[in-house]
Amino acid sequence: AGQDVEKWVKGVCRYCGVGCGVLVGVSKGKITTVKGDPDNPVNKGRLCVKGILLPKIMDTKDRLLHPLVKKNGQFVKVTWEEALELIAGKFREAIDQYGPDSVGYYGSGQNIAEEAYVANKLFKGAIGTNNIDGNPRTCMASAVAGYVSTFGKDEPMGTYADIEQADVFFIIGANMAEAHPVLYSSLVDRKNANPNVKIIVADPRRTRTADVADMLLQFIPGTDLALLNSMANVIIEEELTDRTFIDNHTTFLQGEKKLTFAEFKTFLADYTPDRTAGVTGLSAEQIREAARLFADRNRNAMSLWTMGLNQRIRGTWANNLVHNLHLLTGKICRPGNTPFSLTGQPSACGSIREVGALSHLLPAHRVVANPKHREEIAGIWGVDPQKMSPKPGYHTIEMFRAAASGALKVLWVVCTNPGQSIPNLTPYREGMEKTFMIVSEAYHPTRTSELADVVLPAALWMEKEGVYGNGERRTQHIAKAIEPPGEARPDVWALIEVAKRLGFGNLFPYRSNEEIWEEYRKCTVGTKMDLPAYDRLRKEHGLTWPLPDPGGPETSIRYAAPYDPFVKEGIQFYGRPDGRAVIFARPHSGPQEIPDDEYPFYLSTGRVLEHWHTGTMTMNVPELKRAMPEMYAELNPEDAEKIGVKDGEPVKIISRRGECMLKAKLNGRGQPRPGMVYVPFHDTEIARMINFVTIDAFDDASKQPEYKICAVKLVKA
Ligand code: MGD
Ligand code: SF4
Repeated sequence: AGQDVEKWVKGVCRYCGVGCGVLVGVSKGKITTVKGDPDNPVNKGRLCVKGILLPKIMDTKDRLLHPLVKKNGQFVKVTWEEALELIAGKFREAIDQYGPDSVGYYGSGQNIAEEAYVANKLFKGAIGTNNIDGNPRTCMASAVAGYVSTFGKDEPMGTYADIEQADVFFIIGANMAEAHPVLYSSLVDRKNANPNVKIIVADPRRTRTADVADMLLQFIPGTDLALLNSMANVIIEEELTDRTFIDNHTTFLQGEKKLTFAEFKTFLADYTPDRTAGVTGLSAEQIREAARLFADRNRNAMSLWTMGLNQRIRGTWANNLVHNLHLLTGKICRPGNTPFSLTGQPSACGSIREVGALSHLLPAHRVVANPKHREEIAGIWGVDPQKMSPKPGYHTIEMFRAAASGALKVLWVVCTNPGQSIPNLTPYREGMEKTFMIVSEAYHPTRTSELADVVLPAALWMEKEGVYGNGERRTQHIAKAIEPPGEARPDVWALIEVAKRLGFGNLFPYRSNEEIWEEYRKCTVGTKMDLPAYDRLRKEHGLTWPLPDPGGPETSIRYAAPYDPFVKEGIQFYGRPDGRAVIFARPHSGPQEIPDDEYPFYLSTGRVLEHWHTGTMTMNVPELKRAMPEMYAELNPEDAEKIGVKDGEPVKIISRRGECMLKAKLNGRGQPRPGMVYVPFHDTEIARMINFVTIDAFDDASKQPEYKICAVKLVKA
């Protein structure tokens, strides 16, 4: 490939939070090939199979080329003008009649930052509602709440470069081999070059990631808080702590109450390995070994986790408990020592956490509830601070509940497919049909666009310029390579056109994405989340913030000198008023549903290597579809025998909410422990959509739903 390429354009992969740099080959106005960018520090030229096959998502049969409006139950082609007038009219009507909180926006960690920034400004600043949330709520809200409660500021302190210096990896609730493949390759490289490197994988399902594990902790689903507390218990009992670090840099808290080290030790007394073994299904010796390996003073330790901890009703606490292990041992803020939450989407950090596009946030890690924060942002936005609501808007589940109850009259969905991806779909799909829903999509039909009243054709990746921020605080620019097909337009254009029709044109005078970015960048100055300028981003291969000096170096490790420009000496957790991170006493607490006589199995769900989320893009790629055609139910052979199901035979999965019919897979890529079934969620067939079965219970701190655990029965079909 690449012989007849007319030009190579620098971009970032469309899919996961790793954020691999790509070079896109263009010929005759089409993307003909993609290769890994050898100069990008994230992937150094590597790509996974999804990235390599990106050109095949561009010109598909289901690309949406014109705006559509549903008339008498049928979609008909309309002009942009007609669609935009209709949308603005519906917004105006709802706002006049029911107030600004009767409208909402549901966005995505796959939006470019400029789109999310404009949407945030339109809804929170101009319309005056905080009803703006998005799929990152389902993805990493617990990681946000975990970092903020422990360190006072969101996002990891380390970067991917820590992988090259760590000697022990503690991977819990992450299947990097399939969900973060290129980072997984870095991990394997590290281990291959240094046989002394040890990898602990803690997961109720033996995954492909476990292939390189020295130690596999296959605990009972939902018991990881007990495991993490028990590891802390061993670290303290065996005096593997770093007392100087603890004394200088941490505070112990139980709720709001301060504890002494001795009181914290007493709190952990319930979590001896012997007691915890029964709860977790592990042996006491396994727990001791894992704790000793993690705390070994001769090793640097890096923890990596993602949805297994985040998608839980105690996700925030689980995050706190991983941070505890690093704080107790002082294995933090030094190269190779870091608690690192992996991000799912390409710009969940850049476009949502940093832009502040969730219902409680404002740009640069500010919050709507803080009057000073509202005032600062109102000043930059040029709006009246009184117009900005102090009340957090609907989070994801509330938003779709409000659609179902009729409280939400108009909902604009951009770059996400909630008709397939939110949990407990039945009532929420009804809600999507009921409310006036606008869907901005690259393809049609999807499981969301089919329920819409208006569908707007979106320019896809590389058909527009923009910025993504990956999981290691790296902000990267994507250049426009080709023109969008038909009448497809960038989402940011549609947002601004609607803003103009609502009478807010003066707030959105931008002539380019760069102008949007430069306004957004003002929100970051002096926040210790200072972002780089657009012209610098265009030239470089991404930069990790904070960058207080526009021409200065990027920041590899936050909170520590000499890496962080805001710290003169030693370590300072400056997100917290006392500069100390919190070691939380958090008791073990299980999932919302545990198996019983009627629903005797645990269900867990997640990704496979070949597919991206709801499959709208990757199921369009013949090679990926062939490799992984339909969803399946991965069973433990012991369970399969009990219910009399053989490999490939159909099995019905039934929960209190719904059911799904899938083929049993007994010797798949992974193997759940007995009593558990695992199902991916990329399949677009209604009968196979697992989110009719999953539970919509959510973490009360982060509001992130518990996709990873619910109770089901399995019936041979
Ligand atoms: P995607 O398939 O990523 O799924 O769920 P979604 O965000 O709903 O949807 C992105 C959509 O954007 C696609 O339909 C794509 O065609 C469209 N698109 C692509 N590019 C553009 C563009 O430039 N503009 C516009 N307007 N549209 C575009 C993901 C969500 O799923 C997430 S993030 C998580 S972490 C959850 N995980 C999860 C799970 O683990 N288990 C189960 N059972 N469900 C889950 N659902 C959640
Ligand atoms: Fe794209 Fe993620 Fe694969 Fe890299 S690892 S090529 S970012 S999907």
